[in-house]
Amino acid sequence: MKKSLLWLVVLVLAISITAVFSLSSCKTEVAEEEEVAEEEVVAEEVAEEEEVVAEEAYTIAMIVKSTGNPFFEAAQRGGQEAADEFGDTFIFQGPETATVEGQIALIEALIAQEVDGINISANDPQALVPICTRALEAGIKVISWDSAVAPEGRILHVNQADTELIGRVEVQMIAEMINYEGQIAILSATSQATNQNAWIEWMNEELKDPKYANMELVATVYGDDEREKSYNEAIGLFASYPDLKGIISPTTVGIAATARALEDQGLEGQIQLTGLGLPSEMEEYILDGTCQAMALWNPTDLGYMATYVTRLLITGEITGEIGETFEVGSFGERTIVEGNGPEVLLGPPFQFNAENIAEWAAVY
Ligand code: RAM
Repeated sequence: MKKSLLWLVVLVLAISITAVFSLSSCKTEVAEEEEVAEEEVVAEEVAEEEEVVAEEAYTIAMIVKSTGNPFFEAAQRGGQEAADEFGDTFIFQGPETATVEGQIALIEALIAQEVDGINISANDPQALVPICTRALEAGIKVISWDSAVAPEGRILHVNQADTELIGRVEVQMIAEMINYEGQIAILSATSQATNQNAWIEWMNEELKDPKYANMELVATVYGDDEREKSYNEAIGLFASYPDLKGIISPTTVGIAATARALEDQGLEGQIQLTGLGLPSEMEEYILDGTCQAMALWNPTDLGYMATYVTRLLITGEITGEIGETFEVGSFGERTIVEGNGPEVLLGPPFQFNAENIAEWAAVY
């Protein structure tokens, strides 16, 4: 009796131990299954997130006045940098020569390609309006920078510096160099360029000040931002105006070509030169005194800002309304202001001379 009782106890114990074990293994299985399920959920979430990130990469095209201009190559570097920051695709294009027809053809192709944004330095403010309007209607965010499209053809314009200030400063600089006396001429880019024409208007305004009474603007000529044409226009000015005392060239291509022409003709010192120049192209002429001083802004920063702002419009972070405030990467806060239509400003222009040119020539 005692023995059978013992067996019974052993049996009951064995059953309960098995039960406990199977229960605990069952629990482990459930836990494992739950873990797997959890892992799957996490994996799904990651996949979803990746998808969202993938959707947030856009295609932004930068169109410049013409290719082969180091000013725009510097802007390209900035644009590429902004696009890389967000994993966007960056397209850089321009016609071979600074024509509006070439730019229209490029925009047509970009509309067909369904890019998300276009930022352009315009060869003509009005002639680009119809094609830019078509791009806007197709849902592409279109802005201009450097040289503006008329307000009806773009959402906003990224201006390098205050237009009035650039125009006035160039007259002030040449006046200093020629002691406020004598004939001056302007050697510009193309005759339709929005930016140069706006600066020239302010130069003419500045020249109305009585302190310039002994200075005379005798000619405004156009080198079309082509090296040889600009060079030949400079030579033409020397020939037509033997008493010429100064030249303002508000284009990086024009000022470098004029400096070269002055040196080739042995006229450095006799005719003073100022304007807007790229330090890397002008260093030698500034150091040897052919051009005592000139101004510009950072074209790489300008290209960066234009591309950055294009993206903010694409994502809807800004809409382009006057008064809107936003951050542009490390540049800090910017506000959309009323210029000729909505505008955003890069910053003040910078003046270069023999003291600081070497430092900047290495940068752009
Ligand atoms: C040329 C171009 C550009 C202008 C500079 C100063 O490279 O015309 O548009 O901003 O000069």
